[in-house]
Amino acid sequence: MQNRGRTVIAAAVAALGLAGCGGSTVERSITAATVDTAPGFSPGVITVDKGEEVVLTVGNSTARAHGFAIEGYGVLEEVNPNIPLELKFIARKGGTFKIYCQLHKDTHQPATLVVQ
Ligand SMILES: [Cu+2]
Repeated sequence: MQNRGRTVIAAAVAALGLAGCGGSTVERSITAATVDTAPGFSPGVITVDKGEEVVLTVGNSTARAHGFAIEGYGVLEEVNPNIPLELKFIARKGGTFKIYCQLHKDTHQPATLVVQ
């Protein structure tokens, strides 16, 4: 099985700049998966601390491509089956942000990013 991940530095990070970042780095992962017989994300909630650099691995355990977007963080990607995507961003904004699939907005259950 191929496992060619690609790394994306979220646009929001570039816009805000990386200079002056003294925070720690945390790794999280989330996977587009079938949740209760419908497309969703697992886990449904990702929690990080404000100011942390987040290395987020986005997987896809389903048979088709899914979108991966984080509202408020400028993330808008696609993730193909079994080709994980690595996203890096700094959690500069606190709050609760919707994670959703822009390809199947009506049927794909959203998840949540909590920056505390
Ligand atoms: Cu989807």
